[in-house]
Amino acid sequence: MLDNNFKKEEFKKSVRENVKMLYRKTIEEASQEQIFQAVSLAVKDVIIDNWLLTQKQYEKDDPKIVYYLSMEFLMGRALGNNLINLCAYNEVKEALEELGFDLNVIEDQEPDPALGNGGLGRLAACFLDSLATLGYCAYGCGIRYHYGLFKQKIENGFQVEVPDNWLKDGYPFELRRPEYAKEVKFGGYVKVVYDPATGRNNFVQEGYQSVLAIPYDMPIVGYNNKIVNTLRIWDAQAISEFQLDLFDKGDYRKAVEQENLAKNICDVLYPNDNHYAGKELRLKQQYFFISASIQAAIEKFKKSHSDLHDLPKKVTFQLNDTHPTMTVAELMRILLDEEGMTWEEAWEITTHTCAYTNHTIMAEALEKWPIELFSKLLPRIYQIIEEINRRFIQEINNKYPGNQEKVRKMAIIYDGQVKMAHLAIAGGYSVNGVARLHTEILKKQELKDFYEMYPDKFNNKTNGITQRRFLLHGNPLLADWVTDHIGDGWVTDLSQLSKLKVYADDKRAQQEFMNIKYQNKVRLAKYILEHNGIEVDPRSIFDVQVKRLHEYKRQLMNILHVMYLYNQIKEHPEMDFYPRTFIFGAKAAAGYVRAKLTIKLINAVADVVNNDKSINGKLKVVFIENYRVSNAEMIFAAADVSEQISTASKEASGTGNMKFMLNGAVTIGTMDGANVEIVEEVGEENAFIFGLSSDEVINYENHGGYDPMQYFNNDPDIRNVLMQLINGTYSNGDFELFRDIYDSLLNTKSSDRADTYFILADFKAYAEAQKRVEEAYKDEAGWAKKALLNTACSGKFTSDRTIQQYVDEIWHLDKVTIDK
Ligand code: H2P
Repeated sequence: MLDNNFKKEEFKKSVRENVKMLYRKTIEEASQEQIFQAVSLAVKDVIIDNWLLTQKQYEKDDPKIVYYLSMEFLMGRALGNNLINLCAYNEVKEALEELGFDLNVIEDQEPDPALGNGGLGRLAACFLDSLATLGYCAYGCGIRYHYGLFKQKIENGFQVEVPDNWLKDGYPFELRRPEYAKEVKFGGYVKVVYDPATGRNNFVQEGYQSVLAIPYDMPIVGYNNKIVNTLRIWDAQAISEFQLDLFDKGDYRKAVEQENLAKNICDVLYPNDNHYAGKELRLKQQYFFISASIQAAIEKFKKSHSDLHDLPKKVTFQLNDTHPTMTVAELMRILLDEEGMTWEEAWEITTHTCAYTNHTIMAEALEKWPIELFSKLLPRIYQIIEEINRRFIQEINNKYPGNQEKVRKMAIIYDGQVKMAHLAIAGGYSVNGVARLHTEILKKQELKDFYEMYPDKFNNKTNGITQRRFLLHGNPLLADWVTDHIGDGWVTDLSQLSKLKVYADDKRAQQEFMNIKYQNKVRLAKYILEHNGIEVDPRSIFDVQVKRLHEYKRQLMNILHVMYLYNQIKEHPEMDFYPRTFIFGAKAAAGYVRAKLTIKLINAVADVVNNDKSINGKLKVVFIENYRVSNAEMIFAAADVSEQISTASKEASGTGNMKFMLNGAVTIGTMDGANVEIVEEVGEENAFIFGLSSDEVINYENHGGYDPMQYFNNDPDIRNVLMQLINGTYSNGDFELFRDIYDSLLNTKSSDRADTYFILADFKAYAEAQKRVEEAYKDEAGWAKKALLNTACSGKFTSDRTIQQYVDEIWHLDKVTIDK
């Protein structure tokens, strides 16, 4: 086994001690949850030693730091992952067995910290793993939401949201650090005070309310390198708890107000994915964690450096989408108001320290804040943005004299709104998209004017995922098989997977590979039986779509196709049909009515299809409740077919597509996001590509959409399926239940464009591609080869590669190793 700090006997002793100290119990008396806490503390003990070592090394080497600022970190459970990265998983498993416990069961006791919605937050988590593993000094900065993304229950086929109180029993992997608390100010007004000594105006915020931001640090363990980085999430606390003298002075009202402000800020993660809701509390959350993070970063910098002009050499603030864009203004505020710099100096530093990642072109995701709300809540920050805007417009005018159209399209403040993406682009030195196609669309369409003005700022960083969690931990059978064939170098260098290509035609390798897939399907089937009460056949094709529920991701097209297949089987019972299990998992934003109705539709179809004895179990539909990081690992491992069927141009990258590929699932998908690059790596013959291209979709959109009615009128299969939405087939005779979905496709009522996501336009091509999937699956050797090649060609999609590109082209960090 690899070098690590675990001595089995010592570890067992420490678990016993912890149970005693924490619960005054012997391990025989303790519950599984208590054992989880005790084991986690024992693991944390080892981590903390490395954490200290890392800190010392960073102090010594003084490397450049990236602060990855993100409203979301979808970390998933830490225990298993930490053990994997400490190379102690097997030892601890054995130690626990000797104590009479099963590590898997202990891992299951951990709440799944869901401080994120979907791909964006999970990407941030993968990035932290890669940064630590590659030996780069990085801090994740975010919010310690008391309630993460809701837990999903399915009741009568409908999604019900249940609060996720993940901190209820205490979270063993966090460390509260009140000594680094920061004050964050809201509201009030700005007073201008002339200082005769410097001849400058000073801007002083007065009459404000403030809260205290308290950091909680979580260790981010690098793989087998002793490096432990930090995810710092901020919680809010009333300042008055610290300043009881406010009460003495009789300012009771202010104290109570501050108390309330603090109470709400970190309560809950906004459950919207790719959608912006302009809520004041959200704006507060943004400024709260940004102000605290930037203050802390500057304070840290000043401890070991004398000249703030060197900040860009030592620090990058990476803005994960527009949510942390306040960074630009907050940094300006500190440099101007607290450090006394001139505007030009401060701007020079800021625009060489901030960098922005765009994750979506969905219009409804664009953050724009009404200036009234903004200026009232953050008066000084607003003032600074006004000045940034004034100068920016001047720059536009200089470059394009008299072109008011440019100003209208590019201004940061326009039409009563503050446009966060524009601020992020103007205030930073880099703008990147998350897959090649996405970056091209940004340059040619969405951000065309900005690209023309600053071509050098734009670059692409195709997303990636960490193989440590999504293969080594999630799919131990396949991980071992890979290691047996090519050694374990892939764990930190995924490009080595290409060495598996030589086994693509090897009968024995194919069999072993598919046998592992089968065992993983058995594991998932067991989970489905336990959690859904549905029996599925692991010999059927496992066809899986798991991701957030959103119209552009087109879960609807998938279930309409299932309805179509069901009709086919019913009409032609003699038809040759390879049994198929369609598996869905998805949370819908609580207020997203149509998405929630789609969940109901999936469950309604499942009810009818799964209970129809006449089809002999040829078709099964499963909706896995509460899809999240922990069950995702098991789902990816068990998939034969990976559904990546978004409307071309809409999915910026996707990362689930990469997790499936790594685990040997074959993609059925559109030429969208990173699918394009997946197909490039694995070859078109090892994927099933269909549908409109992004150019075609964009072209339709620029010319007023298309007419889905022609498909409805001319294609009886499509018409049949759509009519079943309103004739009660899946709703016990209720004609109205699914009418909104029907209307959305044909626009019989609403004023919106019909079928905005081109489902009917792509439907037949999708059905035809699915037919090809079935044919291909029947050819056992052919399929095994495809599956194996998907794993073998997935090397590019590691977040280690993505991070190295960020380092080489944007961050320019120094590599650190721990002195032995
Ligand atoms: C988003 C995009 C994905 C992308 C991910 C990470 C916002 O994720 O839509 O295409 O892969 O960011 O860059 P999601 O929809 O899953 O929340």
